[in-house]
Amino acid sequence: MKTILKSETKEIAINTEGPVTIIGEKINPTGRKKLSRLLKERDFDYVRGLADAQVAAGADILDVNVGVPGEDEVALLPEVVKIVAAHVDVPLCLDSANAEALAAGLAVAPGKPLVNSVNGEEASLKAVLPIVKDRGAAVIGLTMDDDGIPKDAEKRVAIAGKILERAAKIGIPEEDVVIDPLVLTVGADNSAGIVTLKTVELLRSEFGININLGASNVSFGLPDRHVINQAFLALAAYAGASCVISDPVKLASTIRATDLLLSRDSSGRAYLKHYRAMQ
Ligand code: THG
Repeated sequence: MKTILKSETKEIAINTEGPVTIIGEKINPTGRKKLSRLLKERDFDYVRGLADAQVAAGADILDVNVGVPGEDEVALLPEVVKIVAAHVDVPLCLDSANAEALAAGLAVAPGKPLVNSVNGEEASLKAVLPIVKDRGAAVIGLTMDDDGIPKDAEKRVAIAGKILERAAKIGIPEEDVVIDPLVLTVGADNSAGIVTLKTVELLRSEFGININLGASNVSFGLPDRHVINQAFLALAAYAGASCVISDPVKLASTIRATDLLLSRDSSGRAYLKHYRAMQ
């Protein structure tokens, strides 16, 4: 199954049968003092640099999150979307829990963007799905609802089913819904990784849809995070994830190596191309 996204001039497909698609995560001020300060000052050169570095490292899509406490996301998200879209020609993933900010960002984003995200909460389904439909965008659906993130895989799959059903009801096709079974840190609960991997397998066999993971979440609070993220990415791809939100500067080569090992990269072309680009 293919989820087609577009920038101004380019089209990319998140593909259940293809190589893993990389959404660059670094335009996100959560826990990043410098980016928070510069966003507050409306100084966007640093954002342009983060966009360049991630695309050069192999990002297929860029996540844009401007959630700085105290700042007006409804004004700031479209402003940063315009800056990034004018600077790099890749599809954008608009990352906010605020439906009004998402709508404002969608109004200025080129092509066909990805909305990050809707979840199984009634308020989220009602607020986010109509704006996705109106814009003809695609959307990431998180497997959580009014009761939080379920501890077991079957309940997460049930929430995914509900999101797919509600999207279909208002005319969003299933290929435009990418389900994210949510990664929590193994630093807090050592079963967090395996529950997510099990959910990926079940989602893949029940729905055959594209699956995204915010892979770096798995290592929050632990030392040498990079090593944990690399190992998790390989396991997630094997379980059936077709898209990851991660840091391409640190993780793109692991992703290309994993595709090669899983026969998702015929004759190793993408692996070699990435290797040469990094020299
Ligand atoms: N699913 C979806 N969207 C998401 C997430 C998800 N968006 C946000 C998040 N999770 C994915 N993005 C990040 C961004 C940064 C980090 C982790 C996940 C991160 N940052 C370092 C820190 O906070 O310590 C700083 C990194 C740096 O300085 O380079 O770890 O799961 N749909």
